[in-house]
Amino acid sequence: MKKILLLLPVILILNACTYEKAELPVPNLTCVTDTVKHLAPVVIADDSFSPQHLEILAGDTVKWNYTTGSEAHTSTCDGTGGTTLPSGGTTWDSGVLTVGGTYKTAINIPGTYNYICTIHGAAMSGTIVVKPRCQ
Ligand SMILES: [Cu+2]
Repeated sequence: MKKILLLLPVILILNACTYEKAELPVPNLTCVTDTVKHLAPVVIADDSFSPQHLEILAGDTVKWNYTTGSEAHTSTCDGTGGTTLPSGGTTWDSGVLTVGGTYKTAINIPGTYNYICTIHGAAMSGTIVVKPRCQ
């Protein structure tokens, strides 16, 4: 019994450490050491963006390629229509794309971007997580 009482503070401290680790800031905002500017492709089809969830680094360029399909689509993130972006974040609107069309934009501000096709709304949406680069 005495041993358990002696160990109790140690157990409590270890528990506290474990708990704190679980409460660390969101890992996707950890900076990444990389100076290369990447080009990240997204394929547009009827009615999807692929990959639907994309992770890039600040300053990378995303290029949407509408490869196969018959409908008109857009890639839009302007804070309206259910789209969301970080404060001061990059907005974009491809305008109407038909098959064969492409659109690209560089995204400089880290954060999570939820974008849509304005023609198909929430049914055709994508997410881009932009991670900060380490200074
Ligand atoms: Cu669409």
